[in-house]
Amino acid sequence: MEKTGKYKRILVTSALTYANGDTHLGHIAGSILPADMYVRYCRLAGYDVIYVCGSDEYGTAIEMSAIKEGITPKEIVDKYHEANKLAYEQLGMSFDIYSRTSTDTHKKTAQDFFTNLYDKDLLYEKSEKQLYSEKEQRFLADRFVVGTCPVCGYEVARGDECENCGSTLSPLELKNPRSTITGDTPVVKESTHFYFPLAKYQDELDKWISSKPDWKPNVVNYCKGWFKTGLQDRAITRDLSWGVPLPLEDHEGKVIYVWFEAPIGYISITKELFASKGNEDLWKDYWCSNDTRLVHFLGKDNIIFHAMFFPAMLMAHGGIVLADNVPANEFMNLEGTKQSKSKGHAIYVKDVIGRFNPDSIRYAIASNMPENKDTDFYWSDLQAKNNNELGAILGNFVNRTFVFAEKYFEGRVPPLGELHEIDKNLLESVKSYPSRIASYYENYKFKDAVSESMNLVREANKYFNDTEPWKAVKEDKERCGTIINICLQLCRTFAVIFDPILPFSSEKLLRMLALPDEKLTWQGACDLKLEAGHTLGKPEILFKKIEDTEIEK
Ligand code: B3M
Ligand code: ZN
Repeated sequence: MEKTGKYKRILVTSALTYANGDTHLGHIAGSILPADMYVRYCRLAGYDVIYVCGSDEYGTAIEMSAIKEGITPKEIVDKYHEANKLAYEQLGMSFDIYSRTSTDTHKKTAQDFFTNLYDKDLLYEKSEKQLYSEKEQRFLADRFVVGTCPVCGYEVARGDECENCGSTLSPLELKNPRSTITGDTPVVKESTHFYFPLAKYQDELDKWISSKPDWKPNVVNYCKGWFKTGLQDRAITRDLSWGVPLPLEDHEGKVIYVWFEAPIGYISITKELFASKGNEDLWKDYWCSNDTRLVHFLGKDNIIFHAMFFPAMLMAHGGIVLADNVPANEFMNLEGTKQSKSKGHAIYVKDVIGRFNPDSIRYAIASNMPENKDTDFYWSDLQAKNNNELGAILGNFVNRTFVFAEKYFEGRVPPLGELHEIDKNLLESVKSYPSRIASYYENYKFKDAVSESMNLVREANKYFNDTEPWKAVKEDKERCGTIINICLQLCRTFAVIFDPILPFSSEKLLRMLALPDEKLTWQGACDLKLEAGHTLGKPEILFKKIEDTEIEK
């Protein structure tokens, strides 16, 4: 655990979700669930940790959706901000704050950031050719234009990026460009924009990333690839009306580029968090100190912005902590193809939440997390994981234990008698799990954390089988009491160990153990805290079986 120990505080972010549509399981797998698991673990381990996230509300993605739905951008973001906030809550995501980038705090923070770089003469203005639609009377920035990708030939590549080959593009590079909305063929017109000198920061970024031996190889390889091609300066303003206006006179009709201001959202949202707690300045303890371990969780398509562009902005600004790690995930595809909001090929949280146990969804995703390569989500896998692991292993153990306590010990914790060899061995082995699982969390190995947590339950089941309490209860009730006491203590251990993965079940377990207000700690996970005679709560079913008919739907 000493790795995190060198920091005083931990600041965790998940990529801000565009508020232009419903959040789907791809977001959950890429940037939200791993962060939530990590943060839940950190809280239990006693770290000073905050977790900030929210909606990304500017940019052409939002305007496009507004046009498609026939409402204003403001209406779009209001609708999806609330919807996504609720969806995350229903899946147990434990943000300290889930805010948005359309707030005044964000506007001011982003503008001040821009001004800081502007005043230091770090930005330069350049007139450049841009695509302009005469019909729509507007410049076609980013997603407002589609055309053929110059790299792979994909015919509907967007102006900012080719979804097919992943290349970052600018609208002028597209062959056969046309307006996404009207299909109009644009003309080329000059417009003046501010540029951020990203190329100038290549060496510093390279040095910085080279000093991070613990970064995931997939992330480092992406970065190395971009260094090889050479980083290019980036325009950080756009000719749009929806966005953060430039904090300069004589620049009407121009806003700050969404990828410049959105990451600043992590800072402005932190400011809001502490302002709401009545401590305006406390955000600085997290952002303006090298004692902070800043960790960005995101999907691989956002690596360039979090490992290059934002850190370079911070280097230019000065006085703000850089990320300690950017543990990006690959994609979780849906039965073989990429989940995409724009293509409508995705499982939306709102569609699964009423049908399945949120913990089962979390578990199915966590145990198949796309940590190092793309993975696939299969409905049959959700069913199998729920029935064969959560139900048959964890649910079964808890259920057997409570049935015994109820039936033979009046629903109370029986006394712990003399320990046999088998008891001592089990307790010894159980004690070794928390630090092992902790080191998986500390190293962003979520799949390993999940499987090791389940191994602990497997061991508990084996203990139950080997000690045969159903025989003991007839031959030696005191002995049976000792076994059940141990099994109940294990249920409490599970409430701690599974809190990062299965928070709802962990809460249920505590209710069943009649320990609803228990302050759980990772270090105390294996303490034998339940006292003999303690009255247990009502047993509940942890995981209902998922039937074939539910999956077919
Ligand atoms: N909204 C991209 C996305 O949702 C973007 C992330 C912003 S993080 C500052 O994929
Ligand atoms: Zn392409």
